[in-house]
Amino acid sequence: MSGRISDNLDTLPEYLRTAAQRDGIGTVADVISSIALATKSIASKVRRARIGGDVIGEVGATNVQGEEQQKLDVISNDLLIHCLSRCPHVGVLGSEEEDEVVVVRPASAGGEYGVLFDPLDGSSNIDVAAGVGTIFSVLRSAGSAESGASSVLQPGSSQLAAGYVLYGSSVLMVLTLGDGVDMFVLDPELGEFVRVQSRLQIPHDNKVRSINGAYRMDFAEGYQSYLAWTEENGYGSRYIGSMVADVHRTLLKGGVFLYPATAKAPSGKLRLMYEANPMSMLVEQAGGSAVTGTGRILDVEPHELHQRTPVVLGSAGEVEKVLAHL
Ligand code: P6P
Repeated sequence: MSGRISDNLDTLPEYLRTAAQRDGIGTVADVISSIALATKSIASKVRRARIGGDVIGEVGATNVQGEEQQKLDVISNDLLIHCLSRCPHVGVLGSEEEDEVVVVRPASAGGEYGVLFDPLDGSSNIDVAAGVGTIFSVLRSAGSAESGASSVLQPGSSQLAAGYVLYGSSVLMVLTLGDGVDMFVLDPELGEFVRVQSRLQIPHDNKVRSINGAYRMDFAEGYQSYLAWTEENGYGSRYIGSMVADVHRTLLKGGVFLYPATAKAPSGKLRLMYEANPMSMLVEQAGGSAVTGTGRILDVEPHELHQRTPVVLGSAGEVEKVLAHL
């Protein structure tokens, strides 16, 4: 009978209840539950993006990044702030759509975690129904929440949990709590995320590179040399232009995703705290590598909430081949 919870079903709430009993996870599980609730609501709005017209298109404002805000960017951001603010363990929120951190409650009132997120990454793809996603990172808030951004400006290696929700042909969550990567699919009949894969491992090699070739002449010489080498060595090319979709494919199939520095983005385009760091934790937990081109992404000491970084991540064997040219 459809919608029946059969014996072997492993829903996200059950998974988190079990994880909460693990050392060091505890109430992090409640934070992930709040994120999951927000993303289920975002999924329903993304699914209906062209119906009613109230969620498609631009707001007519730009965010701190100077990017045109899509209506769904703002809606998604508001949903995440609403759900996370109701979680009694959240102290500070940092969002791509918020200039400054949002202080929810001080550590003295239980606000022990900081949550950083890109509410709807790749949102410019919504109009063409390409994959978009929510990326999230959970840290222990250092010091009082009143200290604002400094309470969450920690290297990615400090993350307690990280993940993304991809709103694609299906809605799925890929999550790490620091001990491997698990994948869940939102079952529309149940209205719940159901675990479909445990301890996901990224293939060590796969001849696929994922990069925006339009900037090729802008990349540093080493990247141009690498791209030429891939064309002489039978590599395929896949690029969606939505980090969550490109990283998800790379995680499952192997290959390497790159967004190097360009003239337009001299520090790279992707944001360290709520894009590169969570994705790097996932990739490393799945046995892959994630570097800036000169070092490990998770070792970068942040100085600003919205700072950017060059990104090379994916199969360990493929990242090595990129580095050999830099
Ligand atoms: P470009 C989407 O705007 C985004 O932030 C990431 O999701 C994506 O990887 C990147 O920008 C795409 O940038 O310059 O190739 O369009």
